[in-house]
Amino acid sequence: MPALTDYAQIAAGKVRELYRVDDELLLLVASDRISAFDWVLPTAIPDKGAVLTAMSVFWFEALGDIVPNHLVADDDPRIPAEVRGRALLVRSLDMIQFECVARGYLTGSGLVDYKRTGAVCGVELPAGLVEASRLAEPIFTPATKAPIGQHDENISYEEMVADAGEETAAELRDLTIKVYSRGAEIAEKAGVILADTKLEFGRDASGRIVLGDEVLTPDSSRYWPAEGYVAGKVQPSYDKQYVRDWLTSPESGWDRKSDTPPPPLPDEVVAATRAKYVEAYERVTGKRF
Ligand code: Q0Q
Repeated sequence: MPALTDYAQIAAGKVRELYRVDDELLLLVASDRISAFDWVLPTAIPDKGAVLTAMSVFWFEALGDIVPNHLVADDDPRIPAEVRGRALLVRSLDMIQFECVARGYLTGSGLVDYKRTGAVCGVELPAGLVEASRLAEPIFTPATKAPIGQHDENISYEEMVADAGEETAAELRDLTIKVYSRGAEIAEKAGVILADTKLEFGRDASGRIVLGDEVLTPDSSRYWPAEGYVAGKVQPSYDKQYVRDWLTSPESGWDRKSDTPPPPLPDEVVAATRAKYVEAYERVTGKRF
């Protein structure tokens, strides 16, 4: 049984690492770390990595008729025991360097762009939309990948065509909208709103476009509780609202506008947040964690 140190780390994000297993295989590891307000918090959420890994496995299977994916195994002797359950053995792809984002609701950077230009990534939207407005149809709003710690830059579909070519851009847009729509449909049946999601694609050795990375997790998507949804105000995050509320409450003693790191989370916030990840998984997948 290999140890994680037997594999070379080839990429690291705020809450994930990627290792090379061999010429064809990588190991995508999800940690229990949680980020909020662009900080990685000093307190881990037990089982967060395992829950989000299980969500990706569920979605890869639920999306199998729409798009092939890079998943090889979620339980395999090549997965070291220390990360078993929160790591995926995946096919090494030639990643396409765009963040493929689909939005069914207007929020975040999409809302900022809309307020400034009346459009998002060059997609004109009707006047009068507000925070969390549901869009008539989901829109494709690609971005270029920014270095760690910086925000991705929204680009227009035309810019993506200029860089990736019309055929690839059209296929990525089509697949991204289909994946989001399927995810939103399944989530809605579970009483959960999938507001938007960010996907990453690559090409396999035969040149086929394949869905990579994590898929439709609360880290790559915005999930909101359906009960209480109303356009016009910032929606509570399904999974991170307890963390955000505590960090911005006087109890934390933290000033979000300062450049100081957030303090450790109280046990009850950790437990409540773990429960929200498990609840999201069980409601969306219909499976027990
Ligand atoms: C690949 N990433 C993401 C990342 C930091 C993950 C490269 N199947 C693949 C994948 C995947 N997934 C990647 N490269 C080749 N083949 C994924 C953005 C970044 C930590 C974990 N980077």
